[in-house]
Amino acid sequence: MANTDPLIKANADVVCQVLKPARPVPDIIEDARNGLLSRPRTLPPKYFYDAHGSDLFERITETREYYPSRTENELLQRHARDIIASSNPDQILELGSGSSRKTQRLFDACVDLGHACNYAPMDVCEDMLLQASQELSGKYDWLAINPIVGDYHAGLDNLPSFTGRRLFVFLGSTIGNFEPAAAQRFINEIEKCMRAGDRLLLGADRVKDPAILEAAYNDNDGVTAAFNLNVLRVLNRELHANFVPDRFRHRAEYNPTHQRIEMRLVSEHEQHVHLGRLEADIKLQSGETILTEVSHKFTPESLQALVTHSGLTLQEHYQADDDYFSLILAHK
Ligand code: AVJ
Repeated sequence: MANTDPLIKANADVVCQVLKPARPVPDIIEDARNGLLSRPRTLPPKYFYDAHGSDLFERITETREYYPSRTENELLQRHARDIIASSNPDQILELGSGSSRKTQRLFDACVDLGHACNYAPMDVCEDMLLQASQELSGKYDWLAINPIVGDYHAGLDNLPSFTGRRLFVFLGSTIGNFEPAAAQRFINEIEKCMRAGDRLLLGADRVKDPAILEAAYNDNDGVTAAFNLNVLRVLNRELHANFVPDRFRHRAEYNPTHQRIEMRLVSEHEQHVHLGRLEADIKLQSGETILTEVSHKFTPESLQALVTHSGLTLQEHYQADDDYFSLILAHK
């Protein structure tokens, strides 16, 4: 978890800032108390992303079945110059930046257009931020990088102020992890941080054949299963718990009513788990589940509504040829 030192001099040229929460967010103890001690058992997906989990997610994006990342990357490849030319940003501020691999398409377009800007990647995983910043500063020596460690669930009010034009970037369809009402509140919150001339670039996975969706979350190599099970190791470490990952199996299925993928851990046996830091024990029945992630999928209509209800104007809707993924560019 991010340490408390405000300015972490990682190395000579990358300094991370810690974003002060604008509102209290439950920590892992509170989330576990609220989500694991009662049924149905749930856990927020942010706990997937310790260093190992972040690496596993990068591997998911390389699996044959998980099309969202490469489809979004192709869309960025195709439209990055238009996006940079029309938004003309002085800063690209990315929420949940992870490896920043796809964002490089925007920096490549900046090079093509001779457009300089700076980059503020924001992520909960400090290791990933530092690693990505190293990689970027090696590749784009003109790019000033100001990494921000923080959890956007804690609000964006304390984002460092910036006088120039900003392009807010939220990729990967991570917007799908929010319940619809929370997704709307989050876009509204970004809109509140935007000033006239600022833009928002939003990546969103589309509703499609459930077989294709389910395959993307049940890859044959079992990387998604490992990613899902890894959260039990995070709980063991952070909660002094004694989950045995081998006693659980991964399950991801599409819920057509909610147009979302639901990922769960299924208890293979009746078992007891001790949660040391909660001074509590839970008894799981055989077949009982823990919901670890929802990943909502969107339609052109639901994306239009998300943008319009936030007060933003949809400027461009870039769609993949197979309508598998959408990139939305919106302005204030
Ligand atoms: C990073 C949240 C966009 O929901 O598709 C990938 C995470 N979970 N495989 C998604 C994820 C399982 C991913 N997001």
